[in-house]
Amino acid sequence: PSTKPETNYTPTIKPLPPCPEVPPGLVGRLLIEFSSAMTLDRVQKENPDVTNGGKYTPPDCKAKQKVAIIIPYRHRDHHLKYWLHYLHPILRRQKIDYGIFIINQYGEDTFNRAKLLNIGYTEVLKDAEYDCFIFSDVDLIPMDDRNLYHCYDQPRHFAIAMDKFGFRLPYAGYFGGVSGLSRVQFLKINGFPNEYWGWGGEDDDIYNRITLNGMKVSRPDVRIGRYRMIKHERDKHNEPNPQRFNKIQNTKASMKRDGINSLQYRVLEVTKYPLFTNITVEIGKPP
Ligand code: UDH
Repeated sequence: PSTKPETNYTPTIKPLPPCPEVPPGLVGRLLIEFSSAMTLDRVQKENPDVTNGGKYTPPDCKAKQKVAIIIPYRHRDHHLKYWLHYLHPILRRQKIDYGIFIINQYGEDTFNRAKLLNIGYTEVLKDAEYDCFIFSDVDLIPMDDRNLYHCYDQPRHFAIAMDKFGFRLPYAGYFGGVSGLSRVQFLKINGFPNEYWGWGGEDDDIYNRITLNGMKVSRPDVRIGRYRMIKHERDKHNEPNPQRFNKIQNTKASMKRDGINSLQYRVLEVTKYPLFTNITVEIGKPP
């Protein structure tokens, strides 16, 4: 006979149902403005269920993907407050299981957006098993919550209709602003280029990588993929890169050696704030 004591304990924790394909709480078109005062304190009060480091998991369903939102960053505190104010509630309504990661370039050398995004990909995987990586500029706010922030069968371009481009795609191969790739899609293109210093071209290089590797860009309906950009002047140390036109002619050769397989950087600091995780990195400077 068994010596185990008998208990009448029955587990009451039921597995959560999968999150619905179309989240029921969406509201559609949103009013986005940047004139009201914004503080992190206010945003924190508006989002009590976001946990330390800027994480959220839907309480009532199991999301199919775990999404890391990666923001290339330097000296844009003002924009970040609005981004957090608008995006946390949108992502919650979308029932996304997510974390927000700011990849902050240390120092005042030339900015390198795509390299910061590669670093984001690498670093967030040290935090958790993310399936999907959404790369967003800090000054772009979606105007419609039906533009769902998860990954798709093909690499996704989200920011297709920005106010500054008259709510249209500026050209067929545009892949700038906000984009998303699954782990498999990202590795298939060897990640993003590390060699675009300063403004411009890196998004076109990423587009080339996608098509050269036999994938297609997926996009939302133009009525849904609308964005407002927070107006700003050109940043210091992010001047247009004059080499960009040449470089995007050479993606086919360069993508094999330049990408996630050649990435080098140093992490200086990782700090979990209530609404986001900040990762400050040293990335070097142009040769
Ligand atoms: N970024 C920073 N800090 C910088 C530079 C860039 O955080 O110093 C990040 C930020 O997430 C930004 C993104 O990189 O949203 C893209 O850079 P950008 O906003 O400078 O690029 P965009 O094409 O603007 O949006 C170019 C300058 C437009 C000047 C217009 C003057 N009227």
